[in-house]
Amino acid sequence: MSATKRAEQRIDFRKGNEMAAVAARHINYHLMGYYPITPSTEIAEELDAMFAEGEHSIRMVPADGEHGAAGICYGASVGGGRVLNATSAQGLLYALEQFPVQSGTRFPMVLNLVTRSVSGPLDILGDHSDLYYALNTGWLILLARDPQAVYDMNVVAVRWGEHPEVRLPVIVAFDGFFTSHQKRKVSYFADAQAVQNFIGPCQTPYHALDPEHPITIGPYMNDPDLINNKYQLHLAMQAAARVLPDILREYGELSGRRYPILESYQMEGAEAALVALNSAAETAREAVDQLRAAGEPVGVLSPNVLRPFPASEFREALRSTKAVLIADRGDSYGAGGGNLSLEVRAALKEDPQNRTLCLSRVYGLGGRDFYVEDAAEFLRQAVAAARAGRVEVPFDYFGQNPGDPEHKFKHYQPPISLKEATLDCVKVEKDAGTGRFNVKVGTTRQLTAAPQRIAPGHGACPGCGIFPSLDQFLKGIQGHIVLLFHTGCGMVVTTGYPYSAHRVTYVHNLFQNGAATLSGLVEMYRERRRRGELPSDQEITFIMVSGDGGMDIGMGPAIGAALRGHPMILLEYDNQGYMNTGNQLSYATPLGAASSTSHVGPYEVGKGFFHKDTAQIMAATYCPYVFTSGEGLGTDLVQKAAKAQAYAREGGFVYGRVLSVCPPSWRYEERQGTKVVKAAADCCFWPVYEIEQGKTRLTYDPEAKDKRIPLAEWLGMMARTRHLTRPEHAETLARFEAEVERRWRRLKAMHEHPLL
Ligand SMILES: Cc1ncc(C[n+]2csc(CCOP(=O)(O)OP(=O)(O)O)c2C)c(N)n1
Ligand code: SF4
Ligand SMILES: [Mg+2]
Repeated sequence: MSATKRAEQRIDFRKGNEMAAVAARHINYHLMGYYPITPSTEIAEELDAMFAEGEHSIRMVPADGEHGAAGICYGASVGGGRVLNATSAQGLLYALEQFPVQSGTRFPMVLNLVTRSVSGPLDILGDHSDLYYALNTGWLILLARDPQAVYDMNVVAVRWGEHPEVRLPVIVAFDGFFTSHQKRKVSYFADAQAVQNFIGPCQTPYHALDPEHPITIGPYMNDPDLINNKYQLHLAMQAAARVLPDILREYGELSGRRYPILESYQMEGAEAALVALNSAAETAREAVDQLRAAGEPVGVLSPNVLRPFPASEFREALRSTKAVLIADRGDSYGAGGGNLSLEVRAALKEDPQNRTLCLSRVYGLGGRDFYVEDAAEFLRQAVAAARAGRVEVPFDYFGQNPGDPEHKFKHYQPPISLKEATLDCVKVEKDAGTGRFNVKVGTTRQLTAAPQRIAPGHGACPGCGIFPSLDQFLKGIQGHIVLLFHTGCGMVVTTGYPYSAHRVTYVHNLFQNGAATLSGLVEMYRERRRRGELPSDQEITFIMVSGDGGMDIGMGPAIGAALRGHPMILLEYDNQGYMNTGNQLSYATPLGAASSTSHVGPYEVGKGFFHKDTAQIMAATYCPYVFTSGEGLGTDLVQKAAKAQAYAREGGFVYGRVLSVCPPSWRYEERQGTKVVKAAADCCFWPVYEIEQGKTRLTYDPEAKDKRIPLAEWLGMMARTRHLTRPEHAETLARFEAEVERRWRRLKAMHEHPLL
């Protein structure tokens, strides 16, 4: 085989996520389907920013959740082009069900897995608990220990996965924050053509976009065929192991950067060794140097490939090592070691001559740092076992704190009594004629008597609209409540363990499934009351709080809860973006608005599609009460809250949506918040109305009050949309105005019609 000529390199200083994006730009995938989740989000953000500047032509498709993203990617890959995705932690788990579909039908694509601890509890920092869930999906897995390897492995992944004997999707896994967010000196090809030449044209022996050659993708397949399908997948894994060394060698010649299947450091003559993945293995090298300087014969091993598992390489590398400590950044609970430990131990067992003693340790969970001293301690434990010829503690955790069993948790604030939580000034009565509710609430001053169910002192940004809105809403709710929060700013800033700003019972579930969770709790409440296990005279109102993002990814469960008619209130605070993760677009974000995944540049004008009308979607479930409102619109929100509770008490499902400002992402002066909400209502972007038992009623009509303003006036108040008022974006503005007008006229017609 002839040697490949070295291609010119450019030196830079970049983070892992940036390197994934640079590689994607050089590969120029046909499409990226994605959904934001820390710490992988920056990859899509970077690529979107590059797209806006015309640096690549990858079609960027924002999904409604990771399951959707995986589906978009699968659909795109059956279309025969190159496809990219990036995710972490819960995102991987939420998409997981799609992964065997992709590998089982043998459509290659690349997924960057920026590793992070799997929830719960929710932790955004890095470990390998997510990666370990991917081991049985039939995807190839490359590991990238530093930003340089992130770039290189992304390029190698395309060529490997598309190899005609392989045809499998590939995960490139690197450590969240440690690698994704740390800048390092890196090199990459100066000319993207070098990457194009290396990966070659996209190889698609069959695809769904060739009507002259129709194919059936994913037939219904039972015994006796399925085992054959899986056997072929197994053969593809074997082929992948066979072809990878050549691909890596060729890549090494082209780039000057060489990657063995199993990376070994100072393993010559090593009596004791440490096995670890990715960034921890880099840290361990320093510990090896220290111990070697002190005369200890130690070394470190770390694979660059996890699937197929390099078992023979481990057997070879550890043939004469007396003891090895295998460190796992994730546990396989109850198995006596994490997956890496189990697989290394199994690999050694296949060599009857092998006498290496194995120690398994779980370390670094939830982003816990792994220092050189920690690696040195692991190596010393392996040395001690090697010297003693036996292992005292085969499996243990490292770095945990057993806690103080005597510690008593206390309430920082007293619980709110029923009496305190019941205001005389809120009155709800059923209208005997219409069957609808009439509400009377007291003055703003009288309403201040309501206890604050969410205590001040949480960590929201100054001027954040979430808490004033929630506070106003909860003033209209009487008696005991249980709150369920979706993941989002409202949740993150109120519950940083071990503190909580919630004075009433609070439950969190991830934002794809809160409505179902609260449904379950509501049913349990009913059933336990029916069985006499809970007092029949004690009443609880169940309220779920979600951001607009939670109503993208969690839309299905929300509709499900509404269709089942569970007595609960779903309150959405719509701040028009995924703010907690850094202002990515949500489906509620206005057309043309700038966000970190909808940039404004010569090739992109912010978000490319219209804002979602979630209230109308929920109204189509025919639940008894739907409303919209906003903070600072008098007592509108308090009145609607009281009505919402009346319906929930009657056994109905309620959905409410409140416009909630976010100064840092909408980019206006904090103190202008109420004006911005008011302007959104006055320009009819945010119609304020209710749908009670199917009848729509505008509760604020800016036209009737002669307060209507042009849409551009509201858009001009915020830097995220101000560009739409410039002449070059007149066409986008005109489309936006027409859509707002259409929706407003339709609502007005419904308001005026006796039946609608
Ligand atoms: C399955 C899954 N995907 C993604 C995330 C990351 N994530 C957490 S909160 C959030 C955005 C929430 O947006 P929204 O509901 O609008 O609330 P906000 O942050 O704006 O308050 C995202 C993308 C996650 N935790 N789990
Ligand atoms: S980012 Fe926006 S929504 Fe989140 S706490 Fe700050 S102001 Fe509130
Ligand atoms: Mg939001």
